[in-house]
Amino acid sequence: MLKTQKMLVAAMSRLDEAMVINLVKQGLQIGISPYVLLDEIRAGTDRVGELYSKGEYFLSDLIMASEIFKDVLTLVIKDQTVIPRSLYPTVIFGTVEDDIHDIGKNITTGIMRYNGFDICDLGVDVPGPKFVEAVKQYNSRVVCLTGLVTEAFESMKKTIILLDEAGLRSQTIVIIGGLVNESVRKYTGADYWATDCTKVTELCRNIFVANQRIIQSS
Ligand code: B12
Repeated sequence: MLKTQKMLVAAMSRLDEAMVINLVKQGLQIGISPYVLLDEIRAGTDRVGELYSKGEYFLSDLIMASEIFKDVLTLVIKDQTVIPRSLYPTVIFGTVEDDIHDIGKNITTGIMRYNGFDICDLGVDVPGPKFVEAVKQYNSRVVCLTGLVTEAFESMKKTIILLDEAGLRSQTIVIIGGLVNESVRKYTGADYWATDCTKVTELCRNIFVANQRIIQSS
């Protein structure tokens, strides 16, 4: 890990916004990938979360962390060109019911759009039926669910049950992200889980290719 990256994790955990912004600018100047920088900041927010759990940080500190993250996002993605036309069916995204965390979702959808995917982002605290409606509307094949609070796992599970009841489960791959792991995947009934947003693009592309569902662009 480069010195700038180490310092970035530390500055983010201290919630030192000026220092974070400076280090990101420096990192971009010396050619560190925006996604590597974002990942270091994410490591810093994990530390913020730990300190919050221990009672050393408060809700206001979580809010501060999210504000810094948003400022960094604006800084790193402003120069990226969005590829306008997708070769693949629309991917449905949303933070599930009872959860309002959306920074990771927004990074992931940003990366996917940058890589040429059409995304329907339903926002945060999205009830299961909204996902079902969106899958029908876009004839979608991939649904991506974000969840960071424990309650989100129940909502993910319910959403997947609703897809099943609507007869859409066999045609839909469900990927979950956020604070998830293999146990959460099993509990919710999702097909895949990932916490590294850079891997989602490849995963979706592989899913579409494997299922021969590429829509040929003319
Ligand atoms: C910032 C933050 C907030 C902000 C969120 C702002 C926003 N617009 O998102 C605010 C202040 C609003 C907030 C509120 C709350 N928070 Co909060 N928050 C955090 C914090 C510090 C960072 C989260 C974050 O943005 N991380 C950075 C992003 C980039 O990471 P990420 O979301 O994991 O996303 C990455 C990957 O997961 C992936 N990804 C994301 N989505 C998807 C989807 C797919 C399909 C894929 C493949 C990948 C993918 O891409 C991203 C980049 O790699 C975490 C601590 C932590 N360890 O995460 C606590 C944390 C999540 N919050 C927590 C809590 C308790 C709360 C509150 C309940 C506090 C309260 N008392 O009100 C409320 C929740 C209200 C609700 N119902 O949702 C707890 C949850 C504990 C639990 N197990 O339930 C945590 C873990 C803190 C802690 N240690 O206690 N929070």
